[in-house]
Amino acid sequence: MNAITKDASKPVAGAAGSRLAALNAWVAEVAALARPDAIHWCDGSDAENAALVARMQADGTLIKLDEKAHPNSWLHRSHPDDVARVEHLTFVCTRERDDAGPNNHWMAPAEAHAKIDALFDGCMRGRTMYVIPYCMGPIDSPLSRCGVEITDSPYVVANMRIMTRMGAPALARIEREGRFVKGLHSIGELDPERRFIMHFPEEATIKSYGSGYGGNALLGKKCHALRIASWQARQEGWLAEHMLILGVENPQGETHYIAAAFPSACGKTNLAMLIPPEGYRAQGWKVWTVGDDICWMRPGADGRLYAINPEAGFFGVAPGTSAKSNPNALATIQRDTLFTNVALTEDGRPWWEGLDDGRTPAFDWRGRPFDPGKGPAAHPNSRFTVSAQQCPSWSPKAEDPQGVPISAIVFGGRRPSLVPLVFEARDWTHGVLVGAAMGSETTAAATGAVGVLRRDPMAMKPFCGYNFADYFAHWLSFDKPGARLPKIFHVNWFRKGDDGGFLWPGFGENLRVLEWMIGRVEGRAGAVETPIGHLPRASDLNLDGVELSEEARARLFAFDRAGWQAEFESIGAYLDEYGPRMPQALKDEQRRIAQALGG
Ligand code: GTP
Ligand code: SPV
Ligand code: MN
Repeated sequence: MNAITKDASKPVAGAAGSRLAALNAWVAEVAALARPDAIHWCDGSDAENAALVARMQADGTLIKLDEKAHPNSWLHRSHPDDVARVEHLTFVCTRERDDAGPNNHWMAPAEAHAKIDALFDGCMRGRTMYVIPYCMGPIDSPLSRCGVEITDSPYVVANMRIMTRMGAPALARIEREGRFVKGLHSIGELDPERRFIMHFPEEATIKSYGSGYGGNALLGKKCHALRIASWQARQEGWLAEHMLILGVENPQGETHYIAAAFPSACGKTNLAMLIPPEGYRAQGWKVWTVGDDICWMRPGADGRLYAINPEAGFFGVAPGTSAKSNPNALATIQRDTLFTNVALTEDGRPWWEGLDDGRTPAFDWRGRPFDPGKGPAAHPNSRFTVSAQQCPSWSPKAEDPQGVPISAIVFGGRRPSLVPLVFEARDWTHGVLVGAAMGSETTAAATGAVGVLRRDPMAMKPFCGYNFADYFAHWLSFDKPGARLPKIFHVNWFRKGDDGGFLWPGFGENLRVLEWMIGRVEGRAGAVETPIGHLPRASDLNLDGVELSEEARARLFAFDRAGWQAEFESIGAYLDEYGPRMPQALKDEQRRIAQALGG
């Protein structure tokens, strides 16, 4: 191990870890503030990981799962008040308040630094400080970007090792480029009253205190790859999005790549790992996984958008994952997996609601003997962390430094009523409006009420590092001479019937909808023109072998004019909340459609 022990009363001399003076200086500065007992520069090696895991097993941070059933896999139980992202404690700290926008909580940078530095003061006493150099994206891709996370949590180190390209190769790239995002993290006391996730996009800096949970603590993920990256992307002419990326290969061997933005816990991982229905498989259809959560896209020389997945692993929702719903995910997590806040069976296996493996949980996610009267056995936001390489559908193009060309962009959310199964935007501007107007019911991925409908534009409400009005303007700016932009669609897997059940079977059957989209991209598939866009008739999709009730057929493909009139009024009011900064083109588009609806 690369550990440097030091006298905790003195600041650390900077030269220890890197050839980059700026990095050493920052590490020394942080150490002088947080006063760790030791500093460890992570090299990402197997030996380093084994030592960390052994230490966490010894102190109870990790519980070993049954080695036969789940080789090299572990359960972590978080503090019970630290199980999800905390949007009310997440801040974007720009000099000008309006640059963060009404979509973010804002604090002035000086005030934010003072507030959170006071919490960091001496907080690593008695602990080791880990310095994690990481690369978001293939290590040799021009689209990738690097960062360094400093943390006092070995659990964070173990997760970052799976989720990013972490260690020596990343450090070498950072030293070459001289440029990196700074992320400072401490689990602090895990007190919800002393918890902040602060972003300083103008300084390419993140400071996160008081939570060990994924999106709050694995700073490469939402903090860097979305909030900071979205800011950088706007300045540099690219897009950082909360999107999965998948490839659909048809029986002729041609592959179309699709990027899809759904809010947290609304089906990205599931769609990214889709297994085609039996009939499609027999014909030779395949789906390839490129990414399940984040997508960085940039126009290529041919005018198309090229996308990379900046992540190296999956931090996926466990509940609902089964051999039936997502066999690829289940196969992926059989070994070398970290589980967080799932339940445990008597024989040491992970368990969650919807796993349907015929077993029963013995201990709930808090480690108490399972009592159905006390709620679910696994936390609804329990997760697995696993290397993407283990996924049977992992795309050979996922490591391509040039990225994959995107044929279609899909927006979607949980909409129990009104919104049909799928429709297509008329053009790019209309598509940007469709994304800007997205709504979805809230989920357990963030603390707060679940099942409340809110606007979540492009699934970026919690993640856009700047004013949504500027973000939509940035999206609109991609429509320029020479651009060959993807078609834009909207889907809704979550339409409900009168009995409260889902009307669409979802999961593997969603390929039928993707097939229709590809048909539209290639100019083959049919649709009906309506004010909200091009809607397929049931007969425009291949529904052979899908059992759909009368009610489902009637609602999934229907256009409810009166309902959409009300929806467009609400969309207009939402755009107005952003005042004059909202692009006129988007407001005009909203007005045109509202008029066509007769509202
Ligand atoms: P984050 O990691 O939070 O960004 O979530 P995600 O968008 O990757 O969501 P995920 O695929 O993990 O799905 C979350 C929940 O939605 C799970 O309980 C799934 O079972 C459920 N789900 C996913 N796809 C479908 C679908 O097509 N139909 C229905 N009814 N449920 C789905
Ligand atoms: C999400 O909430 O969208 C996630 C999990 O993907 S987290 O990393 O916590 O953001
Ligand atoms: Mn997500």
